[in-house]
Amino acid sequence: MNTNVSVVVPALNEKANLKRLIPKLYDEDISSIFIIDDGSKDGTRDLINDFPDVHFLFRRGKLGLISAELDGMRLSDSEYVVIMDADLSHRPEDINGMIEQAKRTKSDLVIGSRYIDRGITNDEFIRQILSKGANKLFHISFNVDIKDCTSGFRIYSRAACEFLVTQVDLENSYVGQVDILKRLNENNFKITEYPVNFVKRTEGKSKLEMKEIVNFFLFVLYNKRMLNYIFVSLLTIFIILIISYVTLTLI
Ligand SMILES: Nc1nc2c(ncn2[C@@H]2O[C@H](COP(=O)(O)OP(=O)(O)OP(=O)(O)O)[C@@H](O)[C@H]2O)c(=O)[nH]1
Ligand SMILES: [Mg+2]
Repeated sequence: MNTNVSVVVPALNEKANLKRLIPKLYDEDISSIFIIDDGSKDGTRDLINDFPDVHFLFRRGKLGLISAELDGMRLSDSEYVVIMDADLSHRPEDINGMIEQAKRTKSDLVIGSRYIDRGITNDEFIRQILSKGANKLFHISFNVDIKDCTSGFRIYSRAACEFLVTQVDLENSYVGQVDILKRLNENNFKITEYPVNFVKRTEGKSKLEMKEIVNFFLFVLYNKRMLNYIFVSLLTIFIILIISYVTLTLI
């Protein structure tokens, strides 16, 4: 058993999925499993009887995705922390390869990526467009050469965890995934991507709401580099219009 790897799963009303996911995790080379539940109303709590060796943290309500991940990092003391969704979108059989890559490349963050060679997404067309558009904007705005910035399937080194738990003003919803990436990148932590196959959820409901998507675009747009980019683009269009106007009136 690999005593250096913990798995942290943030969960909100995911009882049916957790029931399927946890036995699959038992087949992987990991030492401990932490489920961080935010006051689910679907009886997730009953699972403590089915899986007595799993660590459950039941929080008082929806305290947010990123704060659940950070609580998991605080509770575990392993060298590597795997973060994955409860809904089986992230395949447990990819963990081993991601850990090997983290060790081989000395990465502080390995992102399970849909958008590099051999990565697969099963999202419907509109979600692919949104996701790829979000990634493009993130590249332009923060100059980070990562193809799948919004993926929640990640492996963090202990050093990255220690750093992140001190970041008190981290964005707490989905946009926190890119905030984390930006901060690790700015602080010279090594980030690599590993190709994974994202499976569409078949049980339970998505917690991704429209306001999360709006939040993402606001986060990116408020960045100074992005504002400069918009300013330069507008200025260029303005100059082209002036030149066209002057040329046309002179002819
Ligand atoms: N503890 C906790 N878990 C959350 C919260 N929001 C989402 N989650 C969990 O975080 C994971 C990711 O959420 P999903 O709803 O699967 O988001 P998604 O993968 O973008 O959406 P789908 O592709 O539709 O599944 C799931 O395991 C959720 O149960 C939260 O506020 N607190
Ligand atoms: Mg999901």
